[in-house]
Amino acid sequence: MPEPITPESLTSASLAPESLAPEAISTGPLAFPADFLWGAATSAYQIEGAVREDGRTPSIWDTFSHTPGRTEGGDTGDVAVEHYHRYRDDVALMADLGLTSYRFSVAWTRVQPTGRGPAVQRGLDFYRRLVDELLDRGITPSLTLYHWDLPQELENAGGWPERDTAYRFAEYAGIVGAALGDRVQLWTTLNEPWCSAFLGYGSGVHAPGRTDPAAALRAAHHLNLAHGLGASALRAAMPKRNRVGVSLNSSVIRAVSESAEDLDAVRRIDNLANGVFHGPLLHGAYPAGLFEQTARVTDWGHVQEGDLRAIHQPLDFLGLNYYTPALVSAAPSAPAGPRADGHGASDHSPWPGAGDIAFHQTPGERTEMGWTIDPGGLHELIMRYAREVPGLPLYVTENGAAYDDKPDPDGTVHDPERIAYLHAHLAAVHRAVADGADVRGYYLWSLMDNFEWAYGYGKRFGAVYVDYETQARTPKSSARWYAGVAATGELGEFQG
Ligand code: IFM
Repeated sequence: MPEPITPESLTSASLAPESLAPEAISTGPLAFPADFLWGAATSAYQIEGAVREDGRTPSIWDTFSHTPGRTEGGDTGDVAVEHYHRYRDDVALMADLGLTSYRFSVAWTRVQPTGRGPAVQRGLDFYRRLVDELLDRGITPSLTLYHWDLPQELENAGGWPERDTAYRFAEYAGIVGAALGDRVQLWTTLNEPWCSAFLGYGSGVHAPGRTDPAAALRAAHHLNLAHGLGASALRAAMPKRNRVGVSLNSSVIRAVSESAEDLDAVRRIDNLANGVFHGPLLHGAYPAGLFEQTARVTDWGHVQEGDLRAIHQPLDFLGLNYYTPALVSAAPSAPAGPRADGHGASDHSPWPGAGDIAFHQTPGERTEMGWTIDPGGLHELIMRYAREVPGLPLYVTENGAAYDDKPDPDGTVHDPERIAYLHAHLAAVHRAVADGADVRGYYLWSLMDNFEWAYGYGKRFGAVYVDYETQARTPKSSARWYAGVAATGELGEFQG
């Protein structure tokens, strides 16, 4: 039986000294398990471009990015980094860097332009060609079915707040599973459903840009249902050896003080950030207190008999995406308006029913996103799940940093800050493995610079620099450094 989530387990984790002292992480030559996957991750809308080719139709992100004022500079994914046409060269680059796995997502509207009905063969063929190219080069494909690009037609029909969207997702999952299950073994249903639900329907900083807290909570439940139904559809369509999981952007939530009010704020935000997904997915139940704390927003009447059973499918692995922790306190008279929660500027909160909780900037150095660098949080997160679901293999499916990278006059791109970031976070992963966590791989976000959603092309997360004028790819010094780690399976002393 997994350990239940209790307020005590939460608060002791949130206040663990390790989380406050990232510098305590050791930096010797650290050997990772022999079969550890060294990967990089991307997603379809962020890199593919070719948005009108081979039968693809608009997703919510096409509509959103083309709506004035929604993205920095009006940037869109129309061209992105042309991966749809350059995928062979991109895979060659991955091979050159010695990556042993590549995590990518499928664009739903390339496969089902209206989000329902028969598949478009040309769309599936693109992913088959990509996967074959990876396999030819000995790179393990890790496929994500949904990384935020809902078919616009399904949004027109109500989107994730509508139950039918979960059934549509299951149909799509079955189609892709049947088409690629013979060659892809690692399958992820959803990427960061928190962002889809709470940034998409709560604060509105992500597509489809709605600002309705009740819709956000309905969306969260239907995303959970989509995961469960999708996992079942995948398993019915694919060989048994394949492994099915989900990637959550589970958050490390800390309190500014140990007062009962601040610890209660941690508990409530933890329910909304983590428990609303991992409760049903990992334990078959919503966490204690969630319904009460959101009672003014919804009566949860959209949760139907049998849903939790359908959602609670066996998982073969859990993907953890980690960037930075959150710091909260009780604030009975918190002013309305943008919060320091790192999720973009909006007057609407992505945290339903939590208007009396304040978010604070966590202390320490930050990346270009304004996100505090805290590798101790990654260790903390991994250990939380290692304890909560013992025996469940874990992958770090995203971790990385944006910096204002610029080529030197000779064309090389040096990004020592990213090397330091990756080094510290890989050391944290190693420490978790040494502490008994079953971490099977690490995916750097991102393989190459790309469309960073509402921030457009202004934020560069890539290990590979992309010149957006010419589409030339140049591995940054961090890419070469990461290649060295992947080649040896060892993390050396940090050479700052
Ligand atoms: O670029 C995103 C990605 O699509 C999902 N996880 C966080 C990344 C950085 O913001």
